[in-house]
Amino acid sequence: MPTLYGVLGSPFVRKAIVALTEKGIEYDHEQVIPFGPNPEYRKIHPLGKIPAYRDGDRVLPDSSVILAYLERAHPEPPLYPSDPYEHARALWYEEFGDDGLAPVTGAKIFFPRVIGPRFMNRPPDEAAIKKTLDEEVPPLFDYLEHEFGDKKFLVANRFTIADIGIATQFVNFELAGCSVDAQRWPKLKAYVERIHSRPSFRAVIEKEFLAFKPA
Ligand SMILES: N[C@@H](CCC(=O)N[C@@H](CS)C(=O)NCC(=O)O)C(=O)O
Repeated sequence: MPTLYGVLGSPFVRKAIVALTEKGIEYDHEQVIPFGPNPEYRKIHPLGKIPAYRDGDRVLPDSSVILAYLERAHPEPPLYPSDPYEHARALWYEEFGDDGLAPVTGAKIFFPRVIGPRFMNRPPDEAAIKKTLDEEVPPLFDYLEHEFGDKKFLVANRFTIADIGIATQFVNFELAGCSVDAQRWPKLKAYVERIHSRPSFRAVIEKEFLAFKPA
């Protein structure tokens, strides 16, 4: 059986979990906590980040790489559009999640509010979090709100890697006690609720809310 390395709470590990679940792939989950010295794990992921994936003697670091592999190794149901332009747009939304949302909603909100106090004995700097919410979050959410138009999914009229890559970041936003303002971003709010209610997302979200609920 393949192995997924990483821990719950990571938006990138969650991408892999959702894709594995959507494709009905059984796997073992090996707990790997990042940000620590772990020479054995670095043989699998030289950057020491999570997730990584092992399939027999094949090892793969990085969520985007893992998802691309899963798509080729287990084509059904497809999670990438077949049309070249839609395929590229889906990759762009994944990138927007990984490198646009995550450094803000993950690193500047979820991390200091949830991980720091709980695991590093580091109280959150609420003033810095508020500044991020006031200044850095709105342009990102405005962009997404504008992208939706009347669409139910971001690309190709169906659930794809684009939706996985965007919606995963909003789980961390919510784990940090935040929610999308429905007055200001109504389409984004409805979209996040819709994607999070899929069984693949719901199952992992339920576990994460239990794991990270306030003590
Ligand atoms: N591009 C990577 C990002 C992975 C990533 O940054 N994971 C975080 C946890 S959410 C991590 O392992 N950070 C540890 C570190 O940066 O050393 C992916 O998509 O897998």
